[in-house]
Parts: sequence; structure tokens; C-alpha cells
Amino acid sequence: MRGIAALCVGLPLVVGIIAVSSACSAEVRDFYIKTVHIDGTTSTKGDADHKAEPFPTAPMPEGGGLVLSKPDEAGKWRMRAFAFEPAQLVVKAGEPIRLHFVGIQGMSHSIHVKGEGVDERFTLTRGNMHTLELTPEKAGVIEIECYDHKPSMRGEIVVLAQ
Ligand SMILES: [Cu+2]
Repeated sequence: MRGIAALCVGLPLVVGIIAVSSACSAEVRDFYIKTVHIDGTTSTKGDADHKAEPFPTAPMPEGGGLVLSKPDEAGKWRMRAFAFEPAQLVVKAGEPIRLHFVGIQGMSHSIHVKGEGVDERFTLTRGNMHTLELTPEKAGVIEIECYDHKPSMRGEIVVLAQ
């Protein structure tokens, strides 16, 4: 991105206004991708506001992303799904972007960002931020996956043709 910024500064002197407006329209877009989990809680016994709900018998897929917690002594049980928020971004090829992964929920996430021009793995812990800068050059899909919370914690960057 620093290269692009330097190019934009230098171009007016070299190639004139028309070329500059094209090259310099590629401002970096910032995105904040948060680690979250969505919880649903209920009880096998119910209460004044909720009917009793039996604990499900069908298992969730393995991988750590979809977690059913068994009823406690009071009958309370929980369903949890880990996810990225947002889970989908749409950008144009040639557009520089900056992805800020922010650890909000979940202690730690083993994240892999892979696609055209990017293949980066990192661990993100709660309260920290990890930033990637990239400029996808071709139309396609860049995948974002957390290996600790499969299959639900995944996202994608859809890169449209210019
Ligand atoms: Cu995760």
C-alpha cells in the first residue's frame, strides 16, 4: 500500500491529471472482521417466558465451531456457533484492502487466509488485532477459515472483475 501511495503522490508530475485520477482512485478500504459466537440458551424445564425444550439428540458436526452444552442441574442448556462478523466481503480486483481481524469472543483462533496472492496463517487471541494488507489482482474468492472452529467459522472475500 505504501507503494501505491507513493505512486499517487509522484504521478501528477509525471503523467498528468487523467492517469492520476485513475491510479489514485484506489484508496485503501479498511474492514474489521470480528471473532464472535452466537448463543442460544434455553431449559429442559422452561420458565415463565419460555416453554420447556428437550436437549437435542442429534450431534453437531465435529470441529469445535458448533457446540451443544448439555443441561446443567437446573436443566439449562446452550447452543453456540462461532463465526466471523462479517463473513463475506465484496471488493473489486485491483482495489487495495486492509483486513483487521479483531479478537472479541473465543480465547484463541487459528486463522488461515488463502487465495490469489495471499496465503497467511496466524493465531488471534482475544483483545488483539491482526492486520493484513493486500490488493487482489484477479476476480475470484479468497477464503478465510478458523481451524479451531470448523465448520461454521469461515468467511470469504469475493473479488469482482474490474
Ligand atoms: Cu475460531
